[in-house]
Amino acid sequence: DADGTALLEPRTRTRRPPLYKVLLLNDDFTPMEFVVHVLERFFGMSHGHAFEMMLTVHKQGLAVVGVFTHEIAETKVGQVMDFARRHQHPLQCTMERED
Ligand code: NFA
Repeated sequence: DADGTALLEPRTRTRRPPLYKVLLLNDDFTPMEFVVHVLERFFGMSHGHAFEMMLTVHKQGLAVVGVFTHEIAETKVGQVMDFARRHQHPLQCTMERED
């Protein structure tokens, strides 16, 4: 096993976990700056990318702001919903399984 082959056989298939899109929804009341802050804080976006993404949600009605495994997506949705509720903004964040 000098070349390591015994450790690699028999070949097993690498399976990727299902992925979930995290969606941010537009509303008429949440301040634009608050949405930008949410995207920076919970999705690690630069100010420029966050501002662009906020405008996409504002104009299109919703946008995918990230794609994650189920547990990470649930955590992001919970963090955003919690943060919005604590600031009394109606911002909605949901998740949807990718095909
Ligand atoms: N539409 C909101 C406004 O005009 C801004 C907003 C953008 C809200 C993206 C929610 C999501 N204040």
